[in-house]
Amino acid sequence: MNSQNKTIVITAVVTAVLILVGIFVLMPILGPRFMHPMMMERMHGGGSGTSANDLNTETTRMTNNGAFIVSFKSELDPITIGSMHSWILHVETADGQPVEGATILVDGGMPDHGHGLPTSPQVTQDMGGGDYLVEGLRFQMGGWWEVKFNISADGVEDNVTFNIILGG
Ligand SMILES: [Cu+2]
Repeated sequence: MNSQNKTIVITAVVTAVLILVGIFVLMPILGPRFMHPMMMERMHGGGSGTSANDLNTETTRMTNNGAFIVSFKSELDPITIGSMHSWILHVETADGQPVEGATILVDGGMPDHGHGLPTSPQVTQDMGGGDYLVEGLRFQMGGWWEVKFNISADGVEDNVTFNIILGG
């Protein structure tokens, strides 16, 4: 190998090393933009599990401690933004017996926005057969809403949260 070739090889190697070092140095700055969308999703959803895509939006759910199975039917289906409306909440025991005479409190809000419900929904009627009328629900913007019910019956208290995603 003559000295001219040696110079070319050394120049090529040095250039390659400089490019690699440059990529490493720039990685933390450029990295996130080139990451796979799936990874981004996992990063955002990780830990708190609050990514809208992995929310459970079922309208029948078991309460947190397994005491009741609760479902809701909205008077408005689909629910529209800004409309005052009612729900019928149905409460059963874990083994499917309707729960009558329960005391039910309503709460909720938008976790991503840090605000609560714009209204104070109330259970206004025990309709019998485990059905309860919830009046005064209104969602004033699109996005992820939580509607929470605290249910007490026969000395047992438990909570359930429904997730609602409204478009717009
Ligand atoms: Cu909001």
